[in-house]
Amino acid sequence: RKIRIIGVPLDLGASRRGVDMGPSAVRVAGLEARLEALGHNVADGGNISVAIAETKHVGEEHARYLKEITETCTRAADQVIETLEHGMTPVILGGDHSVAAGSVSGVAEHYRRQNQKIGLIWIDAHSDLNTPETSPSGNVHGMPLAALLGLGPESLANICGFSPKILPENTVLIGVRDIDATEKENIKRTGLTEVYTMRDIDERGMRTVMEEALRSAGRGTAGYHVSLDMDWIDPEDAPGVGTPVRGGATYREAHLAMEIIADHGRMLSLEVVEVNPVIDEHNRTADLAVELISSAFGKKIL
Ligand code: DIR
Ligand code: MN
Ligand code: MN
Ligand code: MN
Repeated sequence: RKIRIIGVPLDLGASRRGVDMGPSAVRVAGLEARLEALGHNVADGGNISVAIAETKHVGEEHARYLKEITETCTRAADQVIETLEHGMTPVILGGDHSVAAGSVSGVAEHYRRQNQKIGLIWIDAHSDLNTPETSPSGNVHGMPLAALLGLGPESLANICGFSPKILPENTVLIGVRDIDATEKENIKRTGLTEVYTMRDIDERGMRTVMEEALRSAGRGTAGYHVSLDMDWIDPEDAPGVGTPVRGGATYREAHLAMEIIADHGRMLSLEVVEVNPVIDEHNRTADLAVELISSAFGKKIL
């Protein structure tokens, strides 16, 4: 494949500072070389410009830095559209997860122009389904999935001028284990049914869960965007993330999920977010991110 790397050093959406260094950490871990070793043609498109928190006003306390985040997400969407128009597969490096409100909008808009829908695979410890009204933290990185499904915040939901970007029946959540009470209500309001918790993975196994999830995301769509929040993986293997939560996917479970995605061959674009080198151990979370991206792009054990 032809792949374009797009860095988005955004940390305005999270209260812990440091995920803005995520794109750099993942590049240092050798992303481009390792994808090229798999036979892909890789070009690095550099970083999208992001406002520095200290130079801006927080704005509304219930959706902090929403204006600046919307500007960055809009630029990310444009970059993604341009990348897809050139026949390249976007690999977006976060940054906090609010970037997904832009990247997924770009993918959805590109395929909308061809009268096609897209699916979305949301892999995360969290469901990111808060709105400014329900968010306990005011952090926009807890809201991008709500925006993409049309629940708001409005400025994010309306990127590319249409909403929703994806339908609930083509949206799957994988590995969730930390959902706010208010988000549970939002899950019902959005009509999401494909929510695979860590318990589902424990009981039914990663393979069964992934096969079901990919079937739903792929049904009637051009393919799907994969949004990978590194806090999905257990902090034992991915300590360098914005908001670690115990009880996550193991190292091999995470690889298996990516290997199954590669086998299906329907991934339209990929993003990896929330890598925080400030609290990482010798860049091992970024290194794991590169490994997982490699598995998603076809790296096999044999
Ligand atoms: C929490 C945490 N639900 C919030 N969300 C995180 O702030 O809305 N998402 N950490 O990745
Ligand atoms: Mn190259
Ligand atoms: Mn997230
Ligand atoms: Mn998360």
